Amino acid sequence: MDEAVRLSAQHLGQTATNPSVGCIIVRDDGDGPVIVGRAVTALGGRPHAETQALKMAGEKARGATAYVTLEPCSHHGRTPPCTEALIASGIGRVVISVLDPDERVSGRGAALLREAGIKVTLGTRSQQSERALEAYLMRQRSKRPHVTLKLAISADGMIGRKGEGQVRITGAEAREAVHHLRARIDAILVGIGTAIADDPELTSRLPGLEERSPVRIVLDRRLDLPLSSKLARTARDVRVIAVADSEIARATVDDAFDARRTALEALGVEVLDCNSAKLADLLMALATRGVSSLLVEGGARTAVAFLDAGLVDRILLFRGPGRIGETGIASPFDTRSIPSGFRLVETRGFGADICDTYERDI
Ligand code: AOF
Ligand code: ZN
Repeated sequence: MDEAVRLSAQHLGQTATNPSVGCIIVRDDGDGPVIVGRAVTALGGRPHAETQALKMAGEKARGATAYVTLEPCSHHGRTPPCTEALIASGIGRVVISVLDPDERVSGRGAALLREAGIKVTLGTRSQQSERALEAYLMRQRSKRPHVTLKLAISADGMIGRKGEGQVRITGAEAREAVHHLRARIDAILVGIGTAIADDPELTSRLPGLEERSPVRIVLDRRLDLPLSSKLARTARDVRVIAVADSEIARATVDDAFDARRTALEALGVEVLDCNSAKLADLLMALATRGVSSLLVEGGARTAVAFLDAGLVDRILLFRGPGRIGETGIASPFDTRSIPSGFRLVETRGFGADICDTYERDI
């Protein structure tokens, strides 16, 4: 199962809206266990892991054991159910790490296998698989994406400089780590302040990873995103969603709102109308659009809004060695102590920088 979990990580963030599942098929003919099939859910989500691993194993699947990180599907979706393929292959035993909360499956996959006389074991390495499947499981169970908040903080506790665009707080290694993270995540979100001050591209700029850029989301109540911004100009290449609040435009008699909306839409920007005070509603809307994992990248107000709403599952706190001084924008929380409600799970070094990972303390 460890090998299946490891395999599943290979396509993390590239199988949306399907989860990236790992499957290993092992048989033992007396000389010790041999892996005869292995697969991860294909890019784009299909074919599923099991059908590919079974194809690889061929006749060797008969009487063998399949290890899967997620319960095999039992529904006729865009592909025939994996349970049918497993039963037809003559597999002897199926070890399942986590049951699939998808209401079309949720226990039926395991039950069908048992009814067919296959031995089924549940719960093996479930902690590891739950982690690998965390985004998918969050969207299925809580109808919202899994949210990671990323912040970079200077040695004197600042996250930027007032009135300035991007301030380099971390070095090249940390930035590369963030680009890797962007490539594994479904969507990335910034506030309009950051979008205007930094004019970021929010893509994953690493060799070979350009194809895997996440959906880019801007919290932009009044639709102030400049038409000349990098985000607006590249909206046709990589999806951009501007989260507007037409109620505010109406309340403030903002006559140009509709014109800005039309102009942004003409560039390919999708406008999502959502009450900006209700982040939970926004997350639900993103989940229904297939977003399972969201990276919140800035700035301070956006970070505080997500933290205050209790909608952050993981915090990545990059700490740089430089100082910004009095012109700095202070971090939304005391950076020497652990944010309340979170626990420190990992500390890693990236060149001269340090990244502390906090997870919600359940
Ligand atoms: C599996 N093995 O590798 C994956 C599964 O749209 P469909 O037909 O592809 O079905 C999507 C559902 O399939 C998804 O919600 C989840 O329940 C399951 N994903 N199942 O047996 C796999 N990726
Ligand atoms: Zn399946």
